[in-house]
Amino acid sequence: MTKFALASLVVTLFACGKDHGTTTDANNGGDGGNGDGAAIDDSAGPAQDASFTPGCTAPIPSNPQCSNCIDDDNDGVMDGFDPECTGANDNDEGSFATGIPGDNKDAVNQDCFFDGDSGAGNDHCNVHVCCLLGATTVQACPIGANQYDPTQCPPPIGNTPLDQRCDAFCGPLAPAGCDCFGCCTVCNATGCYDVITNPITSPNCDETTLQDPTKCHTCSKVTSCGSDPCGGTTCTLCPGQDPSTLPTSCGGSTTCPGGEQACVNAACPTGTYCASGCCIGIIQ
Ligand SMILES: [Ca+2]
Ligand SMILES: [Ca+2]
Ligand SMILES: [Ca+2]
Ligand SMILES: [Ca+2]
Repeated sequence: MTKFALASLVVTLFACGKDHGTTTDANNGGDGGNGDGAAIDDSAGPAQDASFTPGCTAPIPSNPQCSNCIDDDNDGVMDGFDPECTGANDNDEGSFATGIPGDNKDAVNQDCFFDGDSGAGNDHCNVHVCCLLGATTVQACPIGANQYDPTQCPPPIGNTPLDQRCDAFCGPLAPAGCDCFGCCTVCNATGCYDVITNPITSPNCDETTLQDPTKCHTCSKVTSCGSDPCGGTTCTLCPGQDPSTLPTSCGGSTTCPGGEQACVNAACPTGTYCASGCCIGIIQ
């Protein structure tokens, strides 16, 4: 049912794109998208519909894994539609690690998860990991408790506002469903979960273990940075969410929070990246 639904959605979306004069023919991997539904190759599975990575017409092996138009880990979803891709420069499609040397190395002080480096110097994002873990007391903090003061967390855990420069810099880089620190609503076939995707905190978390809180630590989003809602009754795809599970009221279309351009049926503008159907910023 899902493959059929997905194929139908693709057709619907392409039809919609054409209504708006969007050039999508180059993006569908040559597998159809012409509205008749007959050319979609169901046997290849959803991922092989390259239309789900708009802009891809052929593999680009020299690019990072998350922007090479290849389903590198063979899990059925490619590049920005793979929940384990956090951005265009993520070079590890098979895990929540980015494969970028020096990225996200601090287990206690968390900075912008999506900017490809470690440290708050450039992004002004800095929270204790226990703010994300939802620890309301020092005793409840399993990592770096001697540095932890819950009142210093941004809401909802504490009452210290996040530096506004953090949201200005990192908010546009965060995919829908994620806060700036990599606490994301991520979905797999069993459901959708708020989990810390940062591999230094959840080293055994991958797209198959989201439902296991011993592997993917449950988190509390910092609502003042990123964390646009997704899934549920919204028409915004969460990372990993099957488009066929969007509410029927969405009419087969995705919407993007914060005015981002949708990219289920059209490539993103230069300087942005298609993540789960919405164009997010790329760190230059
Ligand atoms: Ca890829
Ligand atoms: Ca993949
Ligand atoms: Ca993957
Ligand atoms: Ca990754």
